[in-house]
Amino acid sequence: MEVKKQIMEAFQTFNTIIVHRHVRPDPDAYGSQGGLAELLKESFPNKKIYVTGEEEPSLNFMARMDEVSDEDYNEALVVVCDTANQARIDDQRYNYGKMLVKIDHHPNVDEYGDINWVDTSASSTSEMIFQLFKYSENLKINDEAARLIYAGIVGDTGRFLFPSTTTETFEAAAELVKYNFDRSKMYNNMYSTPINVAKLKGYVLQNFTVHPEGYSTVRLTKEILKEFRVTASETSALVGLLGDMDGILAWAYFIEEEDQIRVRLRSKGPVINGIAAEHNGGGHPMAAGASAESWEETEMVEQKLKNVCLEFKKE
Ligand SMILES: [Mn+2]
Repeated sequence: MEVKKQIMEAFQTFNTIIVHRHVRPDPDAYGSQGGLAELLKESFPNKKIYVTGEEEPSLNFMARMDEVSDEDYNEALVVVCDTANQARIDDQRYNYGKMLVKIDHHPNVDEYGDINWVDTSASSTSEMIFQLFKYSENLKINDEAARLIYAGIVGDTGRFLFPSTTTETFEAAAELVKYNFDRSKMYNNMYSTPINVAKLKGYVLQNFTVHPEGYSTVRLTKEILKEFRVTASETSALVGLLGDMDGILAWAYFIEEEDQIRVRLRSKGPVINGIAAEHNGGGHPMAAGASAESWEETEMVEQKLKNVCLEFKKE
């Protein structure tokens, strides 16, 4: 049976549906989670629909999380959106339900669901939620669902810029903007830069170097983060920063956290998720994350980044 049909049957069967997403959420995590929850509320007004996970204050404009008790899970269907592996699921009670559904567009490294719908060709999990809506005549949409799904697509495609943006993505967007929500307000919320983060961007732009092989690395130590009063999680806003620099094919940020060094890898050609996988991480071919235990380990990552760029230039 087609996987979307299986998921729809599960939606019909359960009276409580709890939707999760990944830790350190981004707009697609919130958009797919909240968008699905809104579709379900609109379509099944008598069912109990919850969203759970730790709130990210900068995404409060998208949705707020519910208080979900352990008892709520007893007879529940649990859906996890936009999350490749179990360790990254926010709210580790995802296994407390009767059935688990995974909906995601990252490589399927961990088939943790009873039903797994993974489409790596989708721009975003939010786009998959839209596809599910188009697929099923039992799902109804409303302005709020459209707003959330649209925001998720915008977030994961870098405003329709990344190569993951397809004809289907634009078709979804064209249909979603027919609903009543304020796109300007949404963009202002999504793309406003706190002053401290802007200053740190200035620091990165002043200090980055481009190696002849076509890569760049940025190391943000605890001291630098302290100086700019920027938290490690706020640095996610800087990751795309080197994408439009002449001569950079791939780049890495090394961000020192309390007990590890977070590695963010981005590319415009060389495949970098293999490197991430070798350092306790993973992700998409052109955008991945990992973690290093020491600055020495970041040197190893840098060496591998150099190698993939050299290989890429030979092709
Ligand atoms: Mn996503």
